[in-house]
Amino acid sequence: MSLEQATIVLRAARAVAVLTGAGISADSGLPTFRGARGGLWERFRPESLATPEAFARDPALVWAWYQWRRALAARAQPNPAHFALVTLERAIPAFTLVTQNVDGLHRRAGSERVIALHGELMRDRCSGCGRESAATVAPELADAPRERIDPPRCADCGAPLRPAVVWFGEALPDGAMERAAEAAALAEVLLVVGTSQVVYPAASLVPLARRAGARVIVVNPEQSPGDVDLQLTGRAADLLPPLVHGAFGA
Ligand code: BJW
Ligand code: ZN
Repeated sequence: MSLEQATIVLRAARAVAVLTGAGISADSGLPTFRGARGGLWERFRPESLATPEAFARDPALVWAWYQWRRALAARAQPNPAHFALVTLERAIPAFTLVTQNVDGLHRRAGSERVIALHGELMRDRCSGCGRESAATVAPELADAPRERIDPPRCADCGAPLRPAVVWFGEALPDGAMERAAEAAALAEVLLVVGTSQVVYPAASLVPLARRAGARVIVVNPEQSPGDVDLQLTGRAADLLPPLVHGAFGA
């Protein structure tokens, strides 16, 4: 499928939903979940750190991993793919951006209609009483990560703080999946950017949209797992700007 054909499909759409994953932030220098990461954290599988069981077993290990990722995310800047989705939001009457990413780069780029299915990296939540607060970032950890850092404790109840993200086996934020499913069902086009589509329930949005009649356009350097209408093979930062600007000018 050519970029030109995808541009024509997108230009005709009045309702668009977008599903993004870690690949869209790879072009901002953030490691993906299932790709190579390098350095200290190379030895750990993210799937085995992003669980309530891992935090219960070894809170200092899990906390140190998140403090490293917070430092990387704080230093990262939104890239042309994030900005192209801001342009798309402004051009489409019915638009919803559903992201699995916790890095906050969509909002920092200027996207407004964002559903963050897996929570927010830059917030803490008390593992005891649930109270939320802004996270503290230690920027030096981006260059000099540490393998263990004890999580701070809640001022109210004394339990350790955890990042306000969704780990395996945990429920998504209240109403988030329902709103995402509604947007996918109403969409004429679903744009799927930089996700391996292996994590549920987020991945179910793709067949859901397709069954409801949406055209599915995938942007990924790797071949997509399921049925798609249009696969654009390459990096999001290279492909999304020409796709969106080709469809809507500017
Ligand atoms: C580029 C690129 C470039 C690279 N440009 N692209 C049904 C079937 C089977 C299992 C389940 C099921 N339903 C539920 C489950 C269990 C589980 C699950 O899905 N397991 C599977 C792994 C088998 N799901 C859950 O547990 C979910 N919760 C749940 O179901 O709760 C039920 C419940 C209900 C009520 C009460 C209680 C419970 C929760 C899932 C939470 C996922 N959390 C994480 C961590 C978030 C915090 C953090 O960031 O640390 O979310 S895991 C991780 O995976 C993270 C990501 O958002 C998510 C998706 O990964 P993503 O974004 O796709 O990244 P990658 O690395 O996999 O892919 C990157 C892609 O980019 C690749 O394709 C590259 O090719 C591409 N790429 N460079 C464009 N430049
Ligand atoms: Zn507390």
